[in-house]
Amino acid sequence: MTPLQSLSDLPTAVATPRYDRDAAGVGIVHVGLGAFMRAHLAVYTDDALVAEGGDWRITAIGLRSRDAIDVLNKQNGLYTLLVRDAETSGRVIGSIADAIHAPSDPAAVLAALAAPGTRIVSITITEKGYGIDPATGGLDDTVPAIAADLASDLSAPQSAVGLIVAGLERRRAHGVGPFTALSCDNLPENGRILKRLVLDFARRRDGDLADWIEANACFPSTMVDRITPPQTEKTRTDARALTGADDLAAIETEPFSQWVIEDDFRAGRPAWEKGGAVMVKDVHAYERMKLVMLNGTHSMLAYAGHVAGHRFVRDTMADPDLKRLIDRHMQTAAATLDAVPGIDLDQYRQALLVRFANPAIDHPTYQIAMDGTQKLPTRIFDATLAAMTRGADFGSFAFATAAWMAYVKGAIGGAYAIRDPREAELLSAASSAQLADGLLDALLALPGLVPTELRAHETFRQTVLSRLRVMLGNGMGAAIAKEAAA
Ligand code: CS2
Repeated sequence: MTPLQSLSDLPTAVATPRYDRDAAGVGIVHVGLGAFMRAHLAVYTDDALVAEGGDWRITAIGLRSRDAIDVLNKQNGLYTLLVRDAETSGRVIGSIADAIHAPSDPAAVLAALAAPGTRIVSITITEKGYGIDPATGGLDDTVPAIAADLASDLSAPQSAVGLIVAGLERRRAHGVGPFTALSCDNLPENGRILKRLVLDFARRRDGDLADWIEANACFPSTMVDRITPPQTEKTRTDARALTGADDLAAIETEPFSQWVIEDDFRAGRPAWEKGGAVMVKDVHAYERMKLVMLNGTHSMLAYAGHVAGHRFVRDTMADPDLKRLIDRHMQTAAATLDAVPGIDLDQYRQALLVRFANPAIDHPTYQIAMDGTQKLPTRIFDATLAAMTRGADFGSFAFATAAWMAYVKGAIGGAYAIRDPREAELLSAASSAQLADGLLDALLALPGLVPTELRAHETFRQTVLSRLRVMLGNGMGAAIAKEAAA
């Protein structure tokens, strides 16, 4: 079998990028070459290139593993995107020009960031990749990659924030204008967060640089959405059946895709709206909606589902009791939101339920369960405080919090890894607690995790505790059934 390397080898029935790939220069440097970026930003960019052309191809940067980098370079940046529903369809995406492994070739990364043609630096690095100090919202200089970058001359940045500052510093020195830095992660006001971290970092190096960035660079916020499970053997087999070529970079995703972008790009941007992106003035309402209704519900079902033995999201939707809780969680979350322009929250919820139940998507609950300490504050705790302010119900958020605690407890003894940057702290807190109230207090006491106001809220504590007691005493299945009957 031949590897996927060139478009001319593909059967004519396969949808391929209909533009002259070699003629389109690079305009975007993207940090974080995961499956999500390949199912989302690279696809919108492919559509924009088809519609309007332009020098907007992507140089992708990997900060850690080099596997995906080597594979994509061997394939000339080409890969297959499978869209799974009742039937699977597919297309080959051509918007990635090349990929660089930052630890192996930092000079090439800096050159790409400093190149005048680079007008956007986009990032998908997940919540933990930012280095946010949970206590202040500013830069956490104890995160190893951030600490290393702050102490270095930035000739080989390890963190995304360090890399952005290094790129901007070089551009300023060369008299080249700044690029737009575009966060595509699940954080509320992700652009504002990124700006704050970049300025914090820059200010510690050079006050003039920080002033220049503040005055000239832009950091639009975006809401990104597409459920993208990890690649499996079946992804590669189905991609091979479609294209007749071996594709080690193939990925699969759902039909739904959404991108709401704050239209603030001083150095230009691709015609992403041609791929369906929605350009708005203020993205915050969309971000909150997605975070609390989609991601928050995901986290709840991931902890409850994983502990109850449900492997995939669709399995949690096939459990009538859990499905009820999933629907209820979305309704509870919707009640914490202000109106979202152009969106009917009830229809949004119905559509989410259909997406979660998609029988063709193998989205592991254990994947979503990862990094709880990074995800719960924005998905669950903020929503709980918002519900309290409105005098609305927060039972489902308390259940989600308890389910996360039961997940942490369940990992003791090595049944599974928690997979969280604070895993060691979580395990040591949970190991010393025998009973539900000890576990609850130990986890609530972790610094910078649960907001002080929530920790001190006796009704919240009792509501979580009553759920946690059932989870630990009678099992997650019984807790789900009890909650559904309430
Ligand atoms: C999920 C998200 O893993 C998770 O935490 O909630 O990756 C989710 O699938 C995406 O945000 C969907 O757009």
